Amino acid sequence: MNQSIINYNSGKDEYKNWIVSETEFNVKYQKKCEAIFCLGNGYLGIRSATEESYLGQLRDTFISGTFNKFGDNEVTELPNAADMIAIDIYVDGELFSLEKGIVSNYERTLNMKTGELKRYFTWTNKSGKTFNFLFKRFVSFHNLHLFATKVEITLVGCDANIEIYSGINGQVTNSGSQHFLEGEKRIFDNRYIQMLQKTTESNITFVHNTVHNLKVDEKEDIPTYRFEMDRRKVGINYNSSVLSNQTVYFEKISNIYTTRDKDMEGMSIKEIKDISLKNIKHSRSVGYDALKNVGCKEWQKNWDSIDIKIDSDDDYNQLAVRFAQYHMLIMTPKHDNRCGIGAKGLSGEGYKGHSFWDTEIFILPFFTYTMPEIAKSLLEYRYNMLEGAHIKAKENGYRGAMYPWESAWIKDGEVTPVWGGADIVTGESTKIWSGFIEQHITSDIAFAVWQYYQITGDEEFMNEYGYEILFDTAIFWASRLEWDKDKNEYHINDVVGPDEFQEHVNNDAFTNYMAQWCMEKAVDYYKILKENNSRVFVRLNNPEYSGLNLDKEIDVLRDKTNKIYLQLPNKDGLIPQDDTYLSKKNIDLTKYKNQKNVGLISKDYNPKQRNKIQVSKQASVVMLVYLLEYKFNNKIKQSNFDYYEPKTLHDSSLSLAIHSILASDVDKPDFAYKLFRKATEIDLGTNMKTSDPGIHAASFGGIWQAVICGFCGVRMVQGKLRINPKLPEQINSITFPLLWKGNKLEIKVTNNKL
Ligand code: IFM
Repeated sequence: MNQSIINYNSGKDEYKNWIVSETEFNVKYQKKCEAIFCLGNGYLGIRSATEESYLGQLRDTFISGTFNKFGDNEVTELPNAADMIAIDIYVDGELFSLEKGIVSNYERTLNMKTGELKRYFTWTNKSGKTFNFLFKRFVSFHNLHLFATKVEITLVGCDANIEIYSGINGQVTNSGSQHFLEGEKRIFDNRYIQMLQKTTESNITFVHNTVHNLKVDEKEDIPTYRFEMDRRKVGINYNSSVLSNQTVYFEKISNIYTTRDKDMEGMSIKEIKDISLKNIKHSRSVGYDALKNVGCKEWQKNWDSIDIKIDSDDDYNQLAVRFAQYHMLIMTPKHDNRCGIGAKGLSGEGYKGHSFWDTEIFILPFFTYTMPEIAKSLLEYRYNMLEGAHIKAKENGYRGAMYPWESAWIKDGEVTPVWGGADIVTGESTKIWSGFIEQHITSDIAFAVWQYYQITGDEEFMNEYGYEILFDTAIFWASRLEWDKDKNEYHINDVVGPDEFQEHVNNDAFTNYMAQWCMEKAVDYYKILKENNSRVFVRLNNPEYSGLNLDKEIDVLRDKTNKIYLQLPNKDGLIPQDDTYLSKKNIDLTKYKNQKNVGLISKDYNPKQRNKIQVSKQASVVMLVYLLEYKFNNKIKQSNFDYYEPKTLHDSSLSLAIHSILASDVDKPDFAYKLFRKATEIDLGTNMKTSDPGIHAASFGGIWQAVICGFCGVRMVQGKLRINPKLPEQINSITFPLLWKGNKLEIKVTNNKL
């Protein structure tokens, strides 16, 4: 671990608290900055690997929604598109590398206000020649297909031969899985490089284009160049003799289109090739700087609707919240309601680009309260996969919509891998049970639909999509319940709740309460629609249209809502997490609570052994009393927080922020602040290994909620807006925008005023 490598104070003046930087290049830690400095626009995500190559890099480029299944034993994943970031630079025949020569004044900065990544340093090679390097890069926020790099190399008091190789490299894989069949390669007009490749199973054609602009000082250079074409690879090699104090300006402008793109729907590959080529020609004529400026305007518009101003003694707080929002903006496919958000956004191969409840419960509130159009599109994604949810229910012997634990393309159904890492006792692969029995996601999605509706008042969305999701998910739960004839009540047995350390439990509190909530809402809206919205009711009640027969379902739903077993709080307010949690043994968890890296307990106990201990991975009952808070008073919140937090290792990145909110609710502002800070450090902190496979998308949503719903106390309670601030003493004030039923509010919270 290197404490000083990440700098939070690089931004000055208008960029104060907008810039995160890396102050030293270290090959060992490259993956961290590749992920946390990721660039994107929701369609495209590019890890910030350096232009020159180093061992251990992950040179990933992902396009939202382009899932492919590599083999029968693998699950579908987002394939790594051809690399168009790489640029090889040779100085007097020697390949430039930061591992050779002397490097000084190094800094790499991510400017979250403009979406631009910069890297600069002075490099002296082994012959004693010195060069100033500046690399700039952006992914356009204006034209979703476009991204560009600009390299400037200034020769300090020496002449040199500069050779640059750059192009399109389809030899990259997803950890060895090559998802593409090789396609056409071509160089047009001696400049425009085009390469196609097609995914092996989903048959999506990717069209990649790149072009370069080379200048020495202000003059366009006509260097010697050589075409290079290889397997899955095509590029151009430029060679120029440059004089002392001259600067080489090398621009690389690229685009990607695919046959899955929403804006290319119905087009032939030939048409897409032509459009992409026309666009790359236009982009080249505009050039890096002007293209970037257009994108910046788009960034500004986005920030105008979401920026939170935090006045505190530590500027890091302001930066950390912007960092969370920056990532949520670049990871979210707002352009396409057939795509969801991956658990790592588009910043790495982790979780294969799949969507979890992370979207609905963690990330969605940010969009619902500030950019509802985007929240709506994400919910439509869930609507669009109803067919797959019906199939999953049927395969498991149930009815209605049973959402997959992990989702990819809308038609893919359940895509959770079945096998995970090695069991420390048996040495065998551990079975991942979530895809089979982590079922609460079905109510989480219904909950998000209702939350969106209450906050935005978007009746049209409900008529078109929302009510159908509510009824369909409730029907699933009704079919899922198991009758216990001795107790005269319905149970939900053999599940994994949000706390994934506890597998195969019965009556998980979170799962049962949320299932009841879901059925209860369906019962309520049955009545409301029947009485007040007959057009929609008639449509939804017609099995030919919606597959639903509400009149037939309603009595069963009502009965099951009343008879489902719920873990009730005991006299101290404690809610058992499930049927057996409270009777499991307690062990000393100090070692694990103080761990530097998550997952320490899994090195000492395998899942079976862990299952016998009162230890939790993440918020579960604590999450329940947050989401359904109108059902629980403060005493209950307090006693569950006090009981479960000490048993929770926060081994999931989804945990800290939710605990921070609850700590705010139960008047523990210092603890709330501490948990918030820890949540911000998951990706932005100085631990250089936490983000290697990609950032933690849900934790960014959690950070936003910890500030807005925790410190500022914003909550939608039963359709009403409540603001009950609990600022910690480290924060003087927070000012933030909020949309409430279409009204734009600007809210300022101080220690004694709202
Ligand atoms: O959805 C989460 C889950 O709650 C804990 N494990 C990781 C998943 C993806 O972030």
